[in-house]
Amino acid sequence: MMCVFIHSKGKLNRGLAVIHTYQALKGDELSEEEFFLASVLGWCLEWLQACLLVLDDIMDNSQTRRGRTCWYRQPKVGLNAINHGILLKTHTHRIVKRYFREKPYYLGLTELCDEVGYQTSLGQMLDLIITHEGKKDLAKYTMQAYRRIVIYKTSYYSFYLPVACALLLSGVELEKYKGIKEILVEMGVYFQVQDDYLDCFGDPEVAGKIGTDIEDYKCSWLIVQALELADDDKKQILYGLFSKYEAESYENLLSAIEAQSSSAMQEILKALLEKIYQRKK
Ligand code: GPP
Ligand code: MG
Ligand code: MG
Ligand code: MG
Repeated sequence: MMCVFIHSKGKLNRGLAVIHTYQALKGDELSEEEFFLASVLGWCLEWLQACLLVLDDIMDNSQTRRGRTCWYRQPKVGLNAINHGILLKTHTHRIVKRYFREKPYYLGLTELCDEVGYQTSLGQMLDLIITHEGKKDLAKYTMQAYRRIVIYKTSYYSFYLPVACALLLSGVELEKYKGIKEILVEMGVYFQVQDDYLDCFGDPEVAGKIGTDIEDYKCSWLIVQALELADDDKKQILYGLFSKYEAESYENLLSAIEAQSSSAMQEILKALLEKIYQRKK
């Protein structure tokens, strides 16, 4: 484990959380076998994280990750990265099967991972859908909408999953600890709010990634706060930013169309552009 620490550019928060929580629940030293199994599960969570980041960077059109060019932007990788993401995820199923299929908690473990994987994809879907809608109407970016997205896309897999895995390993029912799921979910929201803040104000050298939330029109905590705090005049400024974006996009498209040599094609493209410019639906 130690030598991989040195090479890993990630923080390994999720993987380590499985081991640390399991250790804390047991109360005494883990046996070699127990430590090994917790590490296997910890690595599976890290591979799940790798899968999510490889795919998320494609969807967010990101530039860098963990201090390097994003995987899908590497020469010779491109959209093959989609398959690499799928491989990262599916091979965790094989590893879980190899090491845990005889354990009494095997079914619980696989069902937990499937459910959390599903919730994360739903969260990503919400993130992408609202981005599309927010481009037309910033008023969609409410705190309620924000919380729904981040609980699904971040909290469940980043905070609830590692602790639930450790509980399964120790044979303890989650229900024994009343209210912990809610705390973990809130911790995930806090973590994503920090992520959103760092996307804009963090140092890319330290964070290892260049922010994309503004360019991507994301429903980020910052824009949600800005809209909540802004009076009507300030809101007009924020909405004005959108009008500026819309006007600039329109101008850029128009000049690209006018550079076309065929005047017939220019007419077709202009007609298409006019249909979508300042559309309300
Ligand atoms: C964080 O969003 C959420 C994820 C990485 C989950 C992705 C889920 C998938 C099903 C692919 P983010 O885009 O703010 O993260 P980052 O800032 O690290 O790009
Ligand atoms: Mg994203
Ligand atoms: Mg992203
Ligand atoms: Mg982010």
